Amino acid sequence: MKKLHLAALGLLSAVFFMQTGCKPKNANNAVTADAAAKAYVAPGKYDEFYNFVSGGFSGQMSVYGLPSGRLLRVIPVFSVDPEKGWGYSEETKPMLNTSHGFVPWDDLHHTELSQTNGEIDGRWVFGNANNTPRVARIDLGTFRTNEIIELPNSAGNHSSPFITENTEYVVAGTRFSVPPDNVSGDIPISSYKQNFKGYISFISVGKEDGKMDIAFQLQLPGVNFDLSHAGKGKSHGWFFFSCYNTEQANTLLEVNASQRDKDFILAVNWKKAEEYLKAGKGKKVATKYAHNVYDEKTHTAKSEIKTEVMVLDAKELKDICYFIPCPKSPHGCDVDPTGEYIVGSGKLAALIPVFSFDKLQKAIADKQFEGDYEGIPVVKYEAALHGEVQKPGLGPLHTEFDGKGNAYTTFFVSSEVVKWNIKDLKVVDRAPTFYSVGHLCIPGGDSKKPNAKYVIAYNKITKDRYLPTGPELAQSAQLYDISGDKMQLILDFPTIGEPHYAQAVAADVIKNRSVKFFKIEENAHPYVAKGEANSKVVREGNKVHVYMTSVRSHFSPDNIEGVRVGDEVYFHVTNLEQDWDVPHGFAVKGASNAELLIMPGETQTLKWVPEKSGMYPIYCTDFCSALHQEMQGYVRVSPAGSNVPLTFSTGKTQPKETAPKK
Ligand code: RUQ
Ligand code: CUA
Repeated sequence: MKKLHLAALGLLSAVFFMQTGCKPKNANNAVTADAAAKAYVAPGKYDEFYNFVSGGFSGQMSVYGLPSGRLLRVIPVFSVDPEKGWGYSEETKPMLNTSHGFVPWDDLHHTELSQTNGEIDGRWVFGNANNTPRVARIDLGTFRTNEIIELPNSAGNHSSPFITENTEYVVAGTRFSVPPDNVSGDIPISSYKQNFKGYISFISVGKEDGKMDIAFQLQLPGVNFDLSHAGKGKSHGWFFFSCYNTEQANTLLEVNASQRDKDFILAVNWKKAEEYLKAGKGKKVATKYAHNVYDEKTHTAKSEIKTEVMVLDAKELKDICYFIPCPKSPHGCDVDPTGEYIVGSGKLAALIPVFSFDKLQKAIADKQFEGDYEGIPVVKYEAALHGEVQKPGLGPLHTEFDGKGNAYTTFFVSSEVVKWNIKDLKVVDRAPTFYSVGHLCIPGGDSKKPNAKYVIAYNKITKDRYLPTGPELAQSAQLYDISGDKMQLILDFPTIGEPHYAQAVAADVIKNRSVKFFKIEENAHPYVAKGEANSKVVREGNKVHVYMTSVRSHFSPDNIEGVRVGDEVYFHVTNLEQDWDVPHGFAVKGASNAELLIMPGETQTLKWVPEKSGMYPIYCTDFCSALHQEMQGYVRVSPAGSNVPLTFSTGKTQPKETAPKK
C-alpha cells in the first residue's frame, strides 16, 4: 500500500515538475511571476483605469484601480453608510426617500458610465436599485450620488440603468411584472395573466446638468425584463431588452418559467416612441414616485414626490416594439461596437444566438412575423438571426466586446470566459474563472470604443481562492490581460458586496475632473458659519441649532451649556478648510445615528436628541493633523426644565460658571 502510495506521489510530482518545467499547453490556470508583474502598480504610481463595480446587496458602488485591483473608494448610493454619514446627516436623508418613505438599503446590480458619441465621457456613472426601483446618478467630480429617481409601475428594476450613445436616456425595465400603480394591487396573485403588466421607463438626462426625469414609460405584456443595451451607430434609436417568463408564471419560476423553448428579446424603436409622444399619443397616469436631488451649493438634498407619469401603450401604438425569439431564458443582451450585432445569452441555452440589426429591419419591413405575443409582433427567429455560436460553453450570461471583432462571453455553469469572433461565430479562446462567473467588463466594452487591454470577470463563488473567513467568503473579481491572442489571468481581487456589472475607463478621462474642495464663499447652506466669528448656538423652542465650524485642530464652539433633555440639537458643522483631502469628522457620545464626515468648504448636520442629563464629549473622527486628538469639546445637558442659560464658547479656559439654580 505504502509503496504504491509513494510511487503514485512520485509520479504526481514528476507530472508537476514536468508541467512547470516545460510550459504546460494551457498556461492560463497558473499565474506566473511575469503575469503578476502585469498587475503590479508601484507604490505612489497611479493605476491606468478606474473600475466602477456594482456592490450587489451592499447597495453601494465601489471604485477600484486597474490593473492593481486596489480599492479606492466605496460610494454610498442606495444604502446608508455610517462611515460617510450618508443617510444619517440631515442633508443626505432626503436622498433615500421614496414613495414608501425612507428606505435605507437596496441592491445595486449595474453600473453605466455616461457617453458622448458612444464613448465614455467621464461625467457620471449611473446605478440601479433592484428592490425599491430607483436609478441613481453619481457625479464623477465629487464621486457622490447627486440624484436618485424612483420608478413607478415597476418592481425589481433589473434591466437598468443602460444608456443611449449620447446619454439621451437611461432605461429601466421592470423585472417583476405587477399590477399598475393606479389600480389596486390587492387582487389574487393567480390573476397574473389578466392584471399584471411590464413597464419600461425611459429616463431623460439633462445634457449639461445630468438631471433625470421620466420622459415616458412603455406598457408591455406581463413578462420579466432582465437586461438591456441600447443600439449604437446604425442602430442608434433602438433599445434591446431580454425577457424571460413569457410563460407568465407566478409561482415556481425555476420550473414554470423554463417551459418555452424560446423567450424573447424585445426591440424598442424609441425614436418612434418619441414621435408618438409628440403627437400626443401618451397618457398621463396617476402614481407616486420620489425624485431626490443633491445640491452642491446648499450641500443639501431635496426630495419631491411626483404624481404623474406619461405612459405609451406598446400594444396600441403599433410600430414601437417587436419581439425576437431567443433561446431559453435569455439573460444578457449586448450590442457590439458597430451596432449591427445583438447578442442574446440564454441561461439554459447551449448556443449563443447573434442577431443582425440590418436583418431585423428587413424582417420588420417585409413583415416576416410568426405571429404576435399579446399584440406585439414576433419577428421570425431566422429572419433576424445573423448566426449561432455553437457549443460555446454552458450557461452563457453576459458579453462584452474588444472593438477588434471579438466578443467575450461569460459562462456561469462551465466557469469560463470564452472569446469568439462576431463575424464567423468561431470560438478563438477560452479561460477558466474561479468560479461561476456572472458579469464581465472590458474598459469601454459596451461602448463604440472599447479599450481592450483587460477583461475582468466578476465571480459568484470563490471557495478556495482566499483565506477562509467563516461561512461567507469574499466575493471576487479576476483580471485577465487580453492584449495578446490568449487571455492571461494576472490577478484575483476581492470586492465589496456581490459584484454584478462593472465598467472601466482610462484614468485620464476622469482624474482631472476631481473636485478638490468646495469653495467656502459659494456655500449656500442655510446654517453655514463662514468663519469662526459666525459660530453660535441659537435656541428656537426645543430646537437648538449649533452653527459650528471646524478647522485644524478645533471646533467652534467647543464648550456648550444649557442644552436640556427634551431638546432636539442640530449640529451644523462647517469645515472651513480650503485644501484637498482635509475632511473633519464629528461625533457626539450616545448619538443614535452616525458620524458626520464634512468635506472642506461644506456644511453637514447631525441631529441629536440627548435622552439623559450629563456631560457629552464631541470629537473629530478623521485624523486631520498632529493635534487631531486635541480636536474635541463638551456639551453639557441639563434636565428638562433646567434654567442653565444657553452659553457657548471657544478658547475660554474658565468657562462661565452657570450652576443650575435649585
Ligand atoms: S445580473 S450575473 Cu443582476 Cu446583471 Cu447577470
Ligand atoms: Cu479634525 Cu481630526
